[in-house]
Amino acid sequence: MKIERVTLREIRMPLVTVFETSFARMQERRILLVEAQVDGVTGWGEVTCGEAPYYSPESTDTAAIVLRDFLLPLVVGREFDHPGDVGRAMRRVRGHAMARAAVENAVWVAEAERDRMPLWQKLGGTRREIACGVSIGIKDSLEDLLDTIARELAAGYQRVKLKIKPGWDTSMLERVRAKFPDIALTADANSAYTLEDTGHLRDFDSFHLMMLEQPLWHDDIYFHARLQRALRTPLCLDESIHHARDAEQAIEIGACRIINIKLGRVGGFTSAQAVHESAWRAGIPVWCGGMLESGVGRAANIALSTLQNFSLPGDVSASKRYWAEDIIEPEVVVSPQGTIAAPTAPGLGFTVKTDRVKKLSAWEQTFL
Ligand code: OSB
Ligand code: MG
Repeated sequence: MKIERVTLREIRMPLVTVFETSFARMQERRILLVEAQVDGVTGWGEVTCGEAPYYSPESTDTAAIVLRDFLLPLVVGREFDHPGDVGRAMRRVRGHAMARAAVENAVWVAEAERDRMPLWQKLGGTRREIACGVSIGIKDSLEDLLDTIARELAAGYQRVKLKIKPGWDTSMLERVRAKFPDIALTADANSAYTLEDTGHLRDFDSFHLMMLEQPLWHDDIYFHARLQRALRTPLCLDESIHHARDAEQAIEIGACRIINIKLGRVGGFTSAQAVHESAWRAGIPVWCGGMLESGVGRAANIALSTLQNFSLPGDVSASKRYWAEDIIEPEVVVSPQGTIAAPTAPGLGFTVKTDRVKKLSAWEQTFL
């Protein structure tokens, strides 16, 4: 396969509701999209980093520079045997996994499209529908939070993840559990605690959470193992896992019992498959994380979530929770049972609305 041409664009899209985590409040997204032409066929990829380097060191602007100056020159105009080889050709660039992922993923999509096969089948997926949960940000009031949870449960979502931080944790979780005693509930700290909080985090055991996600430092694996030994609640790692070796280390030392796989964070589909495989062999379940993606990244997450070991509900939810109008057709919809059907159409399985993408674009640049 030959990568004949790539167009890089930045689109701007306001979220329908503000999303607040322990590290930031997000309102307007600035998203980079990669449109790759491969063997005469088009594939799309999304760079999933945030506007600011708070979740990971990447940001929309650093990704644009790294794609333009380093990544795209390594692959545009070249021939490859497999989409994974595109990712490997870019490994010369250290870090910048989300920028690399968008390019590799666009090539996966183009190859699936060329072969008239749904991307999820090309990846080796077996699930015809995926289980969906929601990630609910920090709210200004408990009433607002409780109303939001009730609304998402009524829509069918199978589990609720709540963002937490010191001051928005135990008393909030107590109120949520009092109102919703039996729901599948998880909490995501995005690294807001330290080992000195071990006693405080042990209090969470009484809330019967399915898991506690990334309580400690974004770059730590080792001390999560120490924390896990002190807690009954299963730990799940997000920020700390960048490739299969990280997953293997974390599992070997007991740093987590569950892994969140994000396509961007691990550098694309090939690495995501490897993380999934390592976890599967060790008997550790995985689920697909979200990064407030547009339809392009959302469709990629759906495809990934069809792999067999994605046995827990992910953070992949309906387009309308994020956008007044998504950039794909049809939009992503969730059934009353809290599932998304794997698409039957070839490639991404959804059509990118190119006119809308162009209308939302702040700039574009083509590489030949
Ligand atoms: O930690 O999972 C996270 C959003 C931005 C950055 C990090 C995270 C998140 C989410 C949102 O939890 C998931 C989504 O709804 O896309
Ligand atoms: Mg997380």
